[in-house]
This record gives sequence, structure tokens and C-alpha cells, in this order.
Amino acid sequence: MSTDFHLQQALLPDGWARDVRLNVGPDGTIMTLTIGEPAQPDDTRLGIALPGMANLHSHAFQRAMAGLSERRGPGTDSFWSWRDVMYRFLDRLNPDAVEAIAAMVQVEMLEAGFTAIGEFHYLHHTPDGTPHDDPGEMAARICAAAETTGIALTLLPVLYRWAGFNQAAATPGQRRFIAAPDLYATLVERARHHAGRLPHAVVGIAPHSLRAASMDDIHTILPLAEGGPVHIHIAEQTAEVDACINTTGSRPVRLFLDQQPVNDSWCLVHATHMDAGEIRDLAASGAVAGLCPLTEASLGDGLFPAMDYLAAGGRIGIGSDSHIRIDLAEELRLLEYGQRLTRRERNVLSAPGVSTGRHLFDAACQGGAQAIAQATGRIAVGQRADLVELDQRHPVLAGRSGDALIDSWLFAGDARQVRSVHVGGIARVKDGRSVCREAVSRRYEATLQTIMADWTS
Ligand code: NGQ
Ligand code: ZN
Repeated sequence: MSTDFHLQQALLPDGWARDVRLNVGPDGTIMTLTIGEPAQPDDTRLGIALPGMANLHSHAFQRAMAGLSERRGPGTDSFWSWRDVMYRFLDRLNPDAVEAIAAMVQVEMLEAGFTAIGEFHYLHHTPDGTPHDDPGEMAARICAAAETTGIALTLLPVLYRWAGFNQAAATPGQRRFIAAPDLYATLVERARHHAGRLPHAVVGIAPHSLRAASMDDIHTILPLAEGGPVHIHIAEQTAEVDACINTTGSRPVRLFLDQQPVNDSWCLVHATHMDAGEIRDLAASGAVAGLCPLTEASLGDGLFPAMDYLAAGGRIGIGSDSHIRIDLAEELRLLEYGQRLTRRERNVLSAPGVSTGRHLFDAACQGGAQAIAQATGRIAVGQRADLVELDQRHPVLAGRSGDALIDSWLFAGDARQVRSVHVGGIARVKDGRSVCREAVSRRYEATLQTIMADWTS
């Protein structure tokens, strides 16, 4: 069965249009798009319609520990002390918990205006580090969550092998992640099997970082991508930049670009610390820089050189990574505010002819879709009907039209202006709430009661 939509105002690839009608085919693809047409009686009517955005970087389980590491320890707190808390927390998670948390995360993402998720999935094994009977059990649970919530999933099973650049043995806290390339191939095969039952799933691969996977490991596993997306964490913390220079003589992004041809299949997550040459060459590669501004702030990573990178034509997308907050508007706002605070200017990440919010929104829609190989981020024929409707009656948007709608949403609003969300033409958020929020949040709460029972921060 096909469905017709009528969009009163819509952001199309060429700009804003009024009275847009879409015919959406049974697989959720936009078959026809006409501009300047009145609504027909059976049309699904949307007021202000934006394309859905991909959230390109998620470790879903970390949502459940948001707020549990905000207490200073005996020394200086850092990313690394946060990571110890994170390892202690994930020790408590079984497959049921992983599914419950992932579903909650996806519900919150949909309600914020994200229509697709890139799940960078490394919590593979049982607590003692033995693979599950089905080594892809945890991947199956991520897929089950996506089946419940309806978000489009790009599953990125992770290769995690070492504890540092010199290939130090993994630590006990890392035992649930560890795989050598043989087991990794099985994990990817099982991920493909489980994702196969979802309508909009993509599987890619992800060497965790230059710390956790060697260049040789990366070259060994690359064929498993089968042309799909490849993601890696890189240059997030200055300590890892220093360790990389000490062991290899190169900065991480430089080392990587020199040793591994990077193209538009790649997403380099964070890439926070780059010199001018790295910025120029990453921008020229066609890869996406996967930015996670709220997590990067929360973890004390540093500030991505957004102005120079965008000026060089670099591609970006947004992820919510540790999920300290899940809010599309807030991520883009912080990306711009980081620049304003350090440069003492306004409207830094902007471009001629469009507003700052519009410029950032467009860039993150395009880069996000590219990075996780999902047909989202554009309202156009041949794309999936992933539609985010803003609430015309919300005070934050009062009297606005065109780019001012996006600016007001991103700079003055949050998820509360998102009224409805369709993924592949199916309504997943109505009146601001995921249609499965109640069941998902009930299960989440019960799960957290158990996990938190004897937790001490
Ligand atoms: C992760 N998160 O894989 O969850 C990492 C922490 C690590 C971020 N890098 C673990 N933000 O990098 O070793
Ligand atoms: Zn990450």
C-alpha cells in the first residue's frame, strides 16, 4: 500500500517549498514529489517538514550511566577516570538490559528528530569475556530494539583487540569487547544475519580506535565491510595524540591518512585534535568527521576545529556517543557555541545565503546520511520518507517561517518542538512522543532498578 503526504512547508534539497505532496511506496521510499499542490482528503498532513537526521555515533548502553560519573575522585578527573566508571557499569549488563536501554535511547533519538542511528557496538561478550552461544547475541538485541522503535539502524560491530598503541594486552575491564580478526568475522556475519530481518538496516564495520586496533588489524578486516561504512574513533584525547606520537612518530590523523586511503565510506569519530595539514587532508578525503559535541564537552576532550574544517570543505555529522544528553538541537547549538566562546564572534559556522542553523542542519543531514549509508537526510524522490515535523504552535516557533524556523528550533528550543516523526513513511512519533514510549520506558525503568540496586558512585 502506498501513502500520500501533504507538507505545508518543507525543506527540500534546493530550499524551502510550500504545498509539497509526496507519494510514498510500500517500502517507505518517496516515489513522487510535487510542489504547489493542494492536499487531498486522504493525505497525511504535516505543517513544517524537515528531513530526518542520522545520529551517526552511539554506544547505547552508556545512556544508562548518564549522570553517574559527576563526582570528583581523589586525583584529577578525566576521560580515563570516566572510562573506569563506564567499564564498571557495563559489567552489570546482560542481553535483556542492553535491549531495554537501546530501545530507550532510540525512543529519545526519534523524539529529538533523529531518524537513523549508527550503533558503534562493542559490548559483545558475557561478563567473563566468553562469547555468547550466538556470538551475535548482543547485536541481535540492538536489532530487536530497532524493530520495536522503528528507527533505521546502521549496525557497526567493533573490533577491539589491544589496550594501547604498542599493542599492550587488553585489560580485564575490556574483556567483554575483545576479538581477534577470526572471531570478529563471525561477529560481523552474525550482525548481518540479525540485521537482515529489519527493513532499513545497514551493516558496516568499526575498528574501535588506533589504540584498540593496529593498522594491520584494520587492513585485515576491511574486506568485511563489503563496501559499507567504516567507522573509527580518532584523536579524541590529547593523551592519545601524545601516545601515538611517542610510538609511531606521527599524529593519529596524519598516521591514518598516510597509511590507509580514506574515502567517503569512512567516518572518523571525534578527530578533535588536528593540525592545519590534517584538517586540510581530512576535509579533502570525502570522509565524514563524526562530531559528538555534548559528549566531547562532558568528557573534556577538547574543541573540534570546526571553522577551519568546514571552510576547507570538510563533511560533518552528529552523534550522541555517550548520550549524556540526547538532543539534536543542543548538539548543533554547542558546536556553534564552542566557536563563539573561543573566537568571541557570532555566527561562525555559517555560509552566505543561508542562516547558521540552516547551514549546520544541512551539513549534518548530508554528512550523517553518508556516514551511516542510510537514505535519510533529504526529502527527495528515491530517498526514504524520513520526515520530522516541527510544532507550528510551539511558542519558540511563533511567527517564524523558512530558515528562521530552524534557527529558532536549534538556538532557542530543544526536542519539545518536534511534533511528529516518520521513518519510511511510518509514524514513529506522534504529538511529540514515540508511539512505543510507554512500553519502552516501563521496561527501561525496571531494568535500571535491577542494575542500580547496589551501585556506588
Ligand atoms: C567508547 N568512548 O568506546 O565508548 C569510548 C570510550 C575508549 C569515547 N571515546 C572507550 N567517547 O575510547 O577507550
Ligand atoms: Zn564513541
